[in-house]
Amino acid sequence: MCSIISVGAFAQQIDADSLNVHNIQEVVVIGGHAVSAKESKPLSSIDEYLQKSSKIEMIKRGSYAWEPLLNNMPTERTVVTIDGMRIFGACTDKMDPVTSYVEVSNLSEAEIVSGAQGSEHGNTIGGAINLRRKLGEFGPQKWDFALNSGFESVNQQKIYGGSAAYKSPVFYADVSGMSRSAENYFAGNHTEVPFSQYKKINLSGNAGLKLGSNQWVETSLIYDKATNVGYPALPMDVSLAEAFIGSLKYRLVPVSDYLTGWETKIYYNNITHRMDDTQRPSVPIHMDMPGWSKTYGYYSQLTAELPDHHFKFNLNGFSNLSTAEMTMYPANSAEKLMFMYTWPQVRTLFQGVYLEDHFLLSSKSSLQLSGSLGFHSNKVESDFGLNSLQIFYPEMAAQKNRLLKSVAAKYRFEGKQLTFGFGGGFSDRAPSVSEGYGFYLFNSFEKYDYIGNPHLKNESSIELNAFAGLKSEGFSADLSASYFHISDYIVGKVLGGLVPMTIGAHGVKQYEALDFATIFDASLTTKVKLLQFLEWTNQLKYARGKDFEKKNLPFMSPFSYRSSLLFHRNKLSAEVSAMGNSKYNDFAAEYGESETSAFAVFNANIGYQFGFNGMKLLTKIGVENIFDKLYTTYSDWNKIPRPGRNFYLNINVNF
Ligand SMILES: [Cu+2]
Repeated sequence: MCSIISVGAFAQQIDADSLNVHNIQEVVVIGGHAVSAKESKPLSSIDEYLQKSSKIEMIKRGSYAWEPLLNNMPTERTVVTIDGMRIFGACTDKMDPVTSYVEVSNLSEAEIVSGAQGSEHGNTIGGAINLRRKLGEFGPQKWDFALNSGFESVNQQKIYGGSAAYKSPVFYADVSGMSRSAENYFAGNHTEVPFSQYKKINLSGNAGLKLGSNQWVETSLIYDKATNVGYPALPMDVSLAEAFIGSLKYRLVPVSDYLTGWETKIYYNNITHRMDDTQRPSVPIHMDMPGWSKTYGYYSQLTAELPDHHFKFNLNGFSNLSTAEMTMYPANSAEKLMFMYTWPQVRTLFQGVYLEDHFLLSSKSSLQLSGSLGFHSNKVESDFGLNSLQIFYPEMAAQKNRLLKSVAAKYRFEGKQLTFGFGGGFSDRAPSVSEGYGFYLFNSFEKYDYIGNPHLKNESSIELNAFAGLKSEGFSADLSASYFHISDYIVGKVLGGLVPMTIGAHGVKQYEALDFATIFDASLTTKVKLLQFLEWTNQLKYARGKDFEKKNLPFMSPFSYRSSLLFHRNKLSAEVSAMGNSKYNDFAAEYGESETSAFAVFNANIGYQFGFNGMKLLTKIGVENIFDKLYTTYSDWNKIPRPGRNFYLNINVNF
């Protein structure tokens, strides 16, 4: 299947008529059924794949379920979907981003769209990540099987997986499963990081049935369950994070001469999240904090083609119910339990429409215009929760409606060697459930309890972006930059005179809006073919964020780099790589940040693909952080150290 490079340097599509991908800035190939021989660690987590993208950084609270930052913006400012489906985590502490509910065994790639252009599946400021499952296909009758296994020494991680796929001219089906279990990991200098263990299983199935020569239906299920997940950077762990994700899709192609495709999907997902502090040694007061998130939704997408015009029309909507509770058990069992809603059964309804036209100005240049309009409503369904929030906002109503808008334009020139383009956009977003309705949510990084603010205005962004690419025999370079001016930028501000609920917290913060903030980021990726079988890839990134008083914003990447030398000849591949950051000087003290030292780590791997009797066996052996460096980065929550030296072995068999 996909034996392509892992991160196609921003795929600023060279061929203008690859219609469905023209606004995608970057594609991270994950592999799906078969894995690529060039991949340095084929059985990496999805998070490890994503962090190689030039647009994505990861906030780490442990070794599991990292939070993706797109253009250095957290998940409130971005949209992450699985095959176009909206899914919302059920944790008030962001322990379960959408990306934590999928596995390498069922994904084929992640499509990354930067900025306002990413508003197809919902309004976004930073952009969108759509995780695409591997596509089933009809064809001559055939079975395919794969088995995967891996081991990592740094945390005794054991990985087992398998998949089976069947296709025929009128029917296809595939099932896959994967399990991972890991003990605590060791940072550099044999420093054990307690509470960093985890266990996870992921099962998925997919089946398609042809209804006619040009139409079919597909149903898809994912079940993911993580247990005993430690979060060393947080005061609590997770005893259960469970997701059920199901969908039914109908596709008709082509509809007529002009209408090239029509796809409609209905979906449902149910997330359960249970936080656990019973394993921690000294808990001043024991707490139970479960959360639930249920989403029903649909989308219907139509594509049309006229001479020089490619249209896309997408109607989509969802209904989400987010609930989170906290029960405190006082040490003296004669005292009463304390119960509250940290998310007071918040119902979010969204109905949106998205339109896009990509039209060719000449054989080499094109313009893409897109826009969306959405109706967004939040309603607090728990009276008890509403009464609690009304302590802070006496005049607050249960329901609040908003209108969300976005427009974007991008010009692109595609020559034989030179590609360049520039664009701009406007988009806004509604506050997240935590930002609008959270009740005493403890932020362990800043050490403040947070109160949501239902009166927040929409946060809105004006964005400018540009890119340039150069390509010739054996050499390519891609430069890309974005600038965001974000008005009514939502942050936490100290609310004086209030006693925090969490023991040890410094105080209470309330979500408020800054006048504005600006975020600039840039990346450069180069590839040089030194010899026919030797490729040198470099990636540089930088981001800078400031508020309206020129004070720093948190989680902005300092100068960071990755460099790798890949040897690939016939069935043998070998790679040495380095990655590092400069010193994090422009930290945001107001949000709990401090300086972080520069670091560099080195990795190496070697792989060989055996083939016999129609069977393919890929083995990969590697070592990460060769010199066992003890280090932490600007995006490690509470400065937990990263893993030290790690030997790994990955084995994949396809037959
Ligand atoms: Cu949690």
